[in-house]
Amino acid sequence: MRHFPIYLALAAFAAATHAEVTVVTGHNNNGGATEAFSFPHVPRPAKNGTAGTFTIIDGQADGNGGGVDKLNDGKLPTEEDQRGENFFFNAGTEGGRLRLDLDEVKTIQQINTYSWHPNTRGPQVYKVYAATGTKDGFNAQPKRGTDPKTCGWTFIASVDTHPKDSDPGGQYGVSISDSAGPLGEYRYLLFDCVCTETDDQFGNTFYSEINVLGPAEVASAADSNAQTSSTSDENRQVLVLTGHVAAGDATEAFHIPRVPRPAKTGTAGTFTVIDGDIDGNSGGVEKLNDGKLPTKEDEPAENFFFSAGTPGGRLLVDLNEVKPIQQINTYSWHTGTRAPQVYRVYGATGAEAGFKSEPRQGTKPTTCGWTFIASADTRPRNAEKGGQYGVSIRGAAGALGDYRYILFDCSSTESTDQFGNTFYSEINVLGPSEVAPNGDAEQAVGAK
Ligand SMILES: [Ca+2]
Ligand SMILES: [Ca+2]
Repeated sequence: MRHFPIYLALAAFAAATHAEVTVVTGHNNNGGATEAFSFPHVPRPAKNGTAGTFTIIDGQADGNGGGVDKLNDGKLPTEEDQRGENFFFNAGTEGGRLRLDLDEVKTIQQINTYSWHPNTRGPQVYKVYAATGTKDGFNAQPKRGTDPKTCGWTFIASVDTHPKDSDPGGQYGVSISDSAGPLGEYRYLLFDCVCTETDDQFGNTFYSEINVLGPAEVASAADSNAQTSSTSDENRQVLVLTGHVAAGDATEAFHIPRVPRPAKTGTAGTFTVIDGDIDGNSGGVEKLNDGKLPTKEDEPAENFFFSAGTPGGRLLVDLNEVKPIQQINTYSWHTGTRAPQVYRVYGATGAEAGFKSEPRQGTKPTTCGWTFIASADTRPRNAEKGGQYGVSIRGAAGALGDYRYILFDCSSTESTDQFGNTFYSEINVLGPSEVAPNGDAEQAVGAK
């Protein structure tokens, strides 16, 4: 498979509101990448670049690369290993910090970053911060070792585009935005860039372009994206949208940003635990597809969860027949560490050569007939873990595939105490006619 992008929408969280910073990433494998930098859910790079000045405030540029001015010149490399058209930190170093000065405080709607390399210098790993420059104690050049948050900077998002199941080479696009409007008003952006690996000297990302866009600039980028997204090969592209509602704000309506409401009719089919133990305080697996939801935040009997003190387990869904699967949506609710969801999901028709319907821990499902669909990890980096989570997995352009069996390999969210297994309230596996009209992927990406 030469083209195997995975889209992950990870959310960072703003306390007490539904506004969330969303990070959408795209990957075109070697061979699938072109100078068009075309990603279905990441806008194309802005032709005009970004007005402002990039400066290295910690670390060293690699003398083989272009200068920092390559980051906002609006020009892109035309091939996969074009040193002079990318900026990268020096070989053998662990990255560095870049600052963008926009010259004045502006409304920031999106931050989009692009990279291209045939190997380990393709993926992007960074944290981004922003500042007006007017706060007391503002440090315009915080070196590594200084947390920018302690000197006038606001944390925006953390990015890591390492693919879990494919070669790291290729082209990556990242688009950071806020579900409820602009990211904020800022003059300075700080990118704390980390090398993607330290196995050899060559782990610093080939950054081709960094766009920091205002509302008017985003609109034109969205137009160009819409035009290109239908022309590329998207059959294998999977989008994972996640949403979080903080513990005090969650209600029995399960109204979660970007994620469709749970289906009232549940999911036709049978859930079975094929590895792991059910917690005796939980409801049974039939709670996962009964179409009913807990009415309060810590209602064990209305959730399914694996036993306390165990690392999780595996759930099998048998839909009774092969069906086109349009969306897989999962919902959870708890006051603490049992709220976030961490799982991998697979699908199978049952007719695959060597198919095993009940692969236990230690057996990779992909070795016995299963197709990997997606992984989800909704643990927030910068907020309380409690609350309600929704995950919606769908094809970027159509159905996920035709399957009879769906396998969830669920992991505990933490192991510092006994209580890391997720309170799953409902799992929907939906065909095309069951998906809500407003559950369309494109709408959901931009929806509040
Ligand atoms: Ca450039
Ligand atoms: Ca239920």
